[in-house]
Parts: sequence; C-alpha cells; structure tokens
Amino acid sequence: MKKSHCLVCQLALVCLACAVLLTGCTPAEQDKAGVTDESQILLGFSQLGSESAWRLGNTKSVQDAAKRAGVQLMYENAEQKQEKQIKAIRSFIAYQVDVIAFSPIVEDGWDNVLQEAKKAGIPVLTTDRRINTADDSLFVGFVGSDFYEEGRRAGRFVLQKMVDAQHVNIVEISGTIDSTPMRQRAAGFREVLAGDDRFIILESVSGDFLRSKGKECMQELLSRYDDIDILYSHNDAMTLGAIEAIEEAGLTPGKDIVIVTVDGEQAAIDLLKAGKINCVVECTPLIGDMIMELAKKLAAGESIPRNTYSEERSFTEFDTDLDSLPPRGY
Ligand code: GYE
Repeated sequence: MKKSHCLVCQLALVCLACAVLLTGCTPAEQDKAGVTDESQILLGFSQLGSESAWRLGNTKSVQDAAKRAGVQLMYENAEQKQEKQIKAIRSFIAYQVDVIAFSPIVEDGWDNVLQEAKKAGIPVLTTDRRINTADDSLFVGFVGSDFYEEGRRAGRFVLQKMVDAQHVNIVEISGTIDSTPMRQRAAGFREVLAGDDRFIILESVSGDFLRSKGKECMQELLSRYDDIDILYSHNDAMTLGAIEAIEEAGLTPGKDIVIVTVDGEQAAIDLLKAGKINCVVECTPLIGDMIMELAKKLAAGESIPRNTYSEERSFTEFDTDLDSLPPRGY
C-alpha cells in the first residue's frame, strides 16, 4: 500500500498527527491496535451528482459495498460539474490513493487529469459512464451497463407494441448531452427502428436526467404536437415529470401516449403495474460490489477485464411476473 494516512479528509490527517504527538505511536503501531488498517486499500470515488433516485441508489451501493469489503472510501460529489470532478480526481492523486474510480458526467475532457493519475501510477476505473479519449492507457477498465443494449430493448418493445400500427410518432426526452447513456440509449433505439419507415421521431430534446426538466420538456412537446404516440424517455426521473405534464394536459399516460422509460426505479415499476408506463428498461445502479472487487484486484497489481457489465432485463406490460418482483432497492 502506498498510503500511510487514514480516511477521507485532511482533518483526519491532522487528528492522526495529534494522536501520534499525544501517544508517541506511529501509524503502523496504531494499526496493530486496530485504529487504522494498513492492509485496507484506499479508493477515491468521484460521483457526478445527485440528479436522480438512480444516482442516490448508486452512491449508497458504492458506500455500502466499501464498508462490506473493508475498503477505505474517499467520496466526493461533483454536483453535476465536470470541473469539480477534475478537482476531486486531483485531490485523490495528491492523497496517493491506491485506486481512482469515477463516474464521468460527460465523455470528453479527461485526458489531462488522467495523464496526471497515470504519472502518479494510480489505476483509474470508470464506473457507470464512459470517457472518450484517444489514449486508452489512461484508464484500465469500465464497469456499468450496456447502454446500447438498453436502447435496443426500448426499440424492441416499441416494435412489439406497435406491430399493427401504420404510422407511429415518437418523441424522445434524452439525458445529459454528451453523456454516454444519452448517446448510446439514443443510438441503440434508432438502430432497432431503422429501416422501418412507420416510425418517425418527431423531436428529441434533452431533459438532463432531471425530473423538473422532464416535465418542462413534455409540456413543450405537447404544445407543439397533438399526435404523439410514444414517449421514449432516457430515465425514470424525467419520465415521472413527463407523466405529470401528460396528466395536466388531460391525457392518459400509458394509453393516449405509450411510455418507454429507462432505469427501473421502484416508482417506475409501480407505475408500470398501474398501467401508466408501458415498458421499463432496467439499468441497475447497484454496482458497488463489482467496483470493490475490481478495485481490490487493481490495488493488488492484478489485471481486470476492459469491460464489466451488469446483468439487466426489461419489464413490460406484457410480463406476467410483475407482481412477484422483489423490491428494487432504488
Ligand atoms: O440512467 C440516470 C442517471 O448514468 C446510467 O444517470 C446513469 C444515468 C441514469 O441520472 O437516472
């Protein structure tokens, strides 16, 4: 282990220094007393924000898994700002953490800070979202969902649901512009519907993965179009907002407008059961245990796969097992 300091913040380092002064113990001696554990790995984790129940579930999953795995976690929340994420990564480098994991808010703009991590010899894992770089040596691996497949699942449901339709008008509320889930969920969806000219995407607007913006986007779309057949929304938070807008416009979600959403929060599954959502494409935020396993391997100098994917499915109005689903946990 490179580090010789205890958890989370400078304050803790100051406390440790005081303890050394007061007791005359070195950190190693304190280890033996069980105060700190030098065998633990120190993982710097930069979360991108708190924009959705998905994100809160993801943060909790990482924090709980770190505790279970005995991994010391330095956690930073960037509140949707890339500059804050870059700052957090710099602070992890300064602390000489063993491994850096981060969920990149957008794909571009990471090369400089990741060069610094590489120079410091700290392996970097991207979690949940991906980065775009010409230099693949800047990160060791990715762990999270296959967003292309999520988009394809959304498209396949639309094909199934609209099998007898002659003409289908679709609106899309997408996630944060230039983020991986936004790009790939859009691409996978289009891939499945391509070549079938019954399907028209009237418009695609970004709701930034936020419930409030999802509602605003849907209000806008409803004011421009009176013939929307399908809403494809890139996350449940925006879908919940959009449903409010649909109901306020006097329409019935799930009937007047077919709704396809991604994530699988408990709230969305409940609305699927209530008939207000037609298809929920699962994207699990519960990847904490996988992150800890990979971080431990990296800290031990072992190699890891370039991509580690979570297992996912979709839930639709055609499923017969909806009542027996266990609680979602996010
Ligand atoms: O779908 C959304 C969250 O990056 C997969 O981010 C994640 C997305 C998730 O805000 O709810």
